[in-house]
Amino acid sequence: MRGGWTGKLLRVDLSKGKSLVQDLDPKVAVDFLGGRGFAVKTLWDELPRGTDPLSPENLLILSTGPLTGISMPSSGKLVVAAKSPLTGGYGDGNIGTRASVQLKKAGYDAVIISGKAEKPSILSIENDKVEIKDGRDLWGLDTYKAQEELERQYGKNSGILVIGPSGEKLVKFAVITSEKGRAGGRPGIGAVMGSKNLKAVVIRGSKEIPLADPKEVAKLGAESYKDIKSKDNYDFWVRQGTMATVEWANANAALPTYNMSEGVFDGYDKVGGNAMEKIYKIGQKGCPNCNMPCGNINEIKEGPYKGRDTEVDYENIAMLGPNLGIDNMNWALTLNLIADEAGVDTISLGSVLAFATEAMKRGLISEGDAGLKLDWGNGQAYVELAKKIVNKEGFGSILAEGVAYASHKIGKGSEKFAMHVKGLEISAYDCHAYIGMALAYGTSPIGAHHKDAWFISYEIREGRGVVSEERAKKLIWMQNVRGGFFESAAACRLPWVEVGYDLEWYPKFLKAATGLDYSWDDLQIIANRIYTLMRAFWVREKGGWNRSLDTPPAKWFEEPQTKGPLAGSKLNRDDYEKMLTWYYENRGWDQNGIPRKSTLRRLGLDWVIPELERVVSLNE
Ligand code: PTT
Ligand code: SF4
Repeated sequence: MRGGWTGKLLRVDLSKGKSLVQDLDPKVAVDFLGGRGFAVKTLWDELPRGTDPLSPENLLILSTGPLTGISMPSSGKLVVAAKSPLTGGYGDGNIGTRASVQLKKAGYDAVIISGKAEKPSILSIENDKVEIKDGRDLWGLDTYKAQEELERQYGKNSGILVIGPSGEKLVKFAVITSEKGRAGGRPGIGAVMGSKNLKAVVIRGSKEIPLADPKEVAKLGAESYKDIKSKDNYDFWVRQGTMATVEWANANAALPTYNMSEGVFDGYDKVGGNAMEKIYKIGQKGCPNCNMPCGNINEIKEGPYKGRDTEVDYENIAMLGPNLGIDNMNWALTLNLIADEAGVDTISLGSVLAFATEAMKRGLISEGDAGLKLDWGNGQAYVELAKKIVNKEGFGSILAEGVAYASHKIGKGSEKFAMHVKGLEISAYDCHAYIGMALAYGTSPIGAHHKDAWFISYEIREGRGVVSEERAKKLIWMQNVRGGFFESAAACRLPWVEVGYDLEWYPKFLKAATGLDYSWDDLQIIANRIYTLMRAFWVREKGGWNRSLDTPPAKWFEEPQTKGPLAGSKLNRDDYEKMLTWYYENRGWDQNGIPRKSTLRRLGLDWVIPELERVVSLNE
């Protein structure tokens, strides 16, 4: 390998207190790139089928890619992955953090962490020096305090990944956080870290990232940073970042409102990008190597957390604002801060709070059951319940298991409005009117996350409600670019998505970094390989598959929106089934969503066949 990859993997066994450096198999690098590709390959190869996600046997993988850390716009991202305790399937997240760059500089492409430390610990990686240190002093600290303490001990420029009390207490949607406000691993990757007694990972590196053609990388980097700054919407992006999506989603009847019952919200403008800019925003943050920073730091102006600040994006505010009927930004910011400090996913937190409210309004649970009265817009009650969830107290401990579990526990038909797919709570787009986005959620490889395909923007541009094979193919293409390429090269996708930075830059960077020629056709094949392996992993762990696992909840099919420009909209089941059929056909999976043998062979995954055949019979 000439560059891009360091060629080394670090393995840490917390039970034995030992670490080991291994060579990265060059074929794995070429065929799977890195990030998500490495993670799923490792989990398939090394995790025994049926492993309990919260047992020491699960693997926590921190994974970079060949573009991570190089002089390329927004290259400071890190994939954190494991078998998910929330869904039981493949789970990962993507954090913008100094830890990504530091890991490459320390000389590793990925860290694979197994076992469980005897006592709360910190994993410290400083180039070749790898130590498991006593972390008892930090255990119990929130993510902000732990971050501050670790920065004090190891230096401000260290790469720090930390969990909060919720990760320690194994809340099923606990995340890993970094630098106060960066969070990743929605499907409970923070709980996996907690189950290993691992409070933090601190990474410091001082090596050069190897590059096939360093001069060319520097030249492309300089041109690219200039190109991004020259884009028409650059200034607006830096002012509002993803928060402008509040107004956009409301105008298009897609803003999640009242547990995703509606797509418009009367008070949307009080919690939108414009209100943020005028009233709440006090600062700006970005990930490493990014010149279009989008982290909006906001001050809470009223309430119990008055004067504190917190970093927000669209998803956070949509799920903790309109989805709970909240039109007072201060409550949404407060809930966000609670989530960040405790280290739980804001999307899932918003979803379980909304689910509980709907369950109470429908009379399925009482005030006595929940220990308080929930009503849309009651920020005070949501703050109280959120604290119980993040600490797993009382009724909060049921919601801390995720919305799928809570609906199972409550029963009485509540599954219909438990807004998840495969156990992962749906992120912030209402899909009553968007069948393509519904299919994107349905088929997302970690459960209902928008990261693999923000198809809704394409649907709005190219026409809503189209049911065609072309649309299913377009979705696959988009998933492959976002969830295949960006998650595996391990770089931020927002330069492309948000300011129109051209995709053609990436093969050039890959060539300059690795010396290898990848065309976008090659990258699509790699992405197909990664998607099919992720599906094989799910099938293996679930012991089979069926179409309902790729289908959003009944609410969107049965209960139309009642307000806004698209009132009356709901999804049509027959249309959804048609789209899903085309999706499976074009992925080379059978009509139950299981990869065909011919597909596995075509993608160079023939080694998957014998193990998968122990679980299900495969179609040719
Ligand atoms: C991501 C998901 C998102 S996606 C958001 S806001 W978004 C929520 N952010 C949370 C948060 O904050 N705190 C918290 N406690 N929970 C949170 N849960 C939610 O997590 C994020 C940006 C954003 S902001 C987006 S879209 C893009 N996502 C990328 C991605 O997934 N891949 C990639 N290659 N590039 C991306 N660029 C953008 O990164 P998950 P971050 Mg995140 C406070 O983690 O699990 O992937 O879920 O990483 O550093 O915060 O950057 O409107
Ligand atoms: Fe991070 Fe935003 Fe820059 Fe992406 S665009 S690298 S999420 S600051």
